[in-house]
Amino acid sequence: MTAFDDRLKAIVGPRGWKTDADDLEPHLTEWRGAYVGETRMLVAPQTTEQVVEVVRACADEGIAIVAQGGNTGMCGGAVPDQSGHQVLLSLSRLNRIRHVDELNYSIEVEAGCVLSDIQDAARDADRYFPLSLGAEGSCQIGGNLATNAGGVNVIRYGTARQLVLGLEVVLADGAVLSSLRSLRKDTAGYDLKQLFVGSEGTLGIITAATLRLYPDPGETVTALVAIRESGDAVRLLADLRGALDDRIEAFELVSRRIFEAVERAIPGARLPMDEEYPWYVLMEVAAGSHHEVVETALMKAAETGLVVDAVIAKNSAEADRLWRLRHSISEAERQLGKALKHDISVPISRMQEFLRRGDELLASLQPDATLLAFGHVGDGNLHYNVRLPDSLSGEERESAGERISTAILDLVDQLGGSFSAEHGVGQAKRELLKRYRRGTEYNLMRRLKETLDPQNILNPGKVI
Ligand code: FAD
Ligand code: 2HG
Ligand code: ZN
Repeated sequence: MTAFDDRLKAIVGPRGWKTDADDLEPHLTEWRGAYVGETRMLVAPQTTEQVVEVVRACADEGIAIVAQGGNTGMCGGAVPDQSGHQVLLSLSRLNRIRHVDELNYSIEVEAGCVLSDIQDAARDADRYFPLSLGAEGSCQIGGNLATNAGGVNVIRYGTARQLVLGLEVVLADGAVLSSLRSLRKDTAGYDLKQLFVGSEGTLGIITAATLRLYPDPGETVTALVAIRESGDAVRLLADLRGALDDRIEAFELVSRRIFEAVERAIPGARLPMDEEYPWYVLMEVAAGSHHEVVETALMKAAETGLVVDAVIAKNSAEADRLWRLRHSISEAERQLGKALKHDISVPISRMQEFLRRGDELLASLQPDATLLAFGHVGDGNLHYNVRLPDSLSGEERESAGERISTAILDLVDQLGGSFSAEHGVGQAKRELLKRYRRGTEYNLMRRLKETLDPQNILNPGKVI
């Protein structure tokens, strides 16, 4: 045991550290098993002051720190490298809901709060916190902010970035950026807090946040709508937006193939339509007591042929069952085995073109590949995942994967899109960041990293 290890233990106290292999195991493996790391010690501070002390100790010795929230991220950002030298800093014990300000429609929370606990705290105060995603029962708000998470309600409320009013961040030298303001308007200089949103633990450790709350959207209508072609979802959304103003809370595209995988993988999961259709949209609309507005809009869409079938949830239990189908997709996909993941976004007006040209690319490059596409089409963000046939050898898989991913992501780039819409970069997409964020944009990111973390101790080997 070194003096450094003793120093860390003294900072966080006897219940604040782990070195036992069994205790560490869940923290060292990415949830799909795609990345496995080692650590010299996991520390779990309970206060911002303890985070400061841990960061100072690491800075004194030039030892790297990997921040970890719920470890549900998709790009291996929260897993340390395999050297066994890095310190894993878990935020899980820094998890108090500090304050709900009902008049200001805001909430102050510590970084380790589980997302669903924040949703509950807002609900208890008759308010609404709209960030919602499949991992909400285990991911933490610090991780959501550090990855600028999206989820299913972005279409109405924006990503994590739009939901943050203030942040508290511990910088690489232990200084604290204390900007927990709860203002809607503030033009006093640069908006520093936004630098840390989406920085994936490479620029600072987020310890607390002030978040926007909203009025409860009230009664919502949840509908599963069948469409003929994936591209029809875009036209349907444009038409429904006209009829329903900004009341569309979620608009998710899912293929038949994906729902079949969910039905196979998740006990009790079943699509509530007997007829089979190739594509579906799961949508939710804040309709108040005017459910008929939604029904009328869907009937109109049926008359024009955009909607070929629809099921409207009769009560919240039916709505929950529909959302369970949607939120089980990642787990079902994991059970199917490794897929090529493409978390892409394009301007919605280019989405139909992307879907058409993406299909053409797949058909020409690997006609026997299986497209597993789903996602937040209302935000121009699709998980355009591809499964290669089991018959390919390891080497064939690698070269086919490389060709397909490059072709798809080049297409996205040509259409003015992004290779990473909501999952971040982590260790999985560093090369892509170099490829698609060239020149001044990439250089400025580098300079920011060098300025804020000159010793390169904050999550090195991730993002940049
Ligand atoms: P972690 O995985 O622990 O960390 C993610 C990154 O943030 C790492 O780089 C880590 O170092 C850094 N980090 C964590 N905490 C802090 C902190 N306090 N300060 C600084 N850096 C920190 N994402 C979406 O955007 N939309 C979805 O719809 C969605 N659905 C999902 C569904 C499932 C079933 C799963 C498993 C994941 C899903 N995700 C989705 C992935 C998503 O990025 C994460 O769930 C979430 O935002 C990460 O939070 P976390 O606490 O688990 O972070
Ligand atoms: C979702 O939308 C998540 O469910 C996960 O972002 C996407 O597993 C995926 O590819
Ligand atoms: Zn998603």
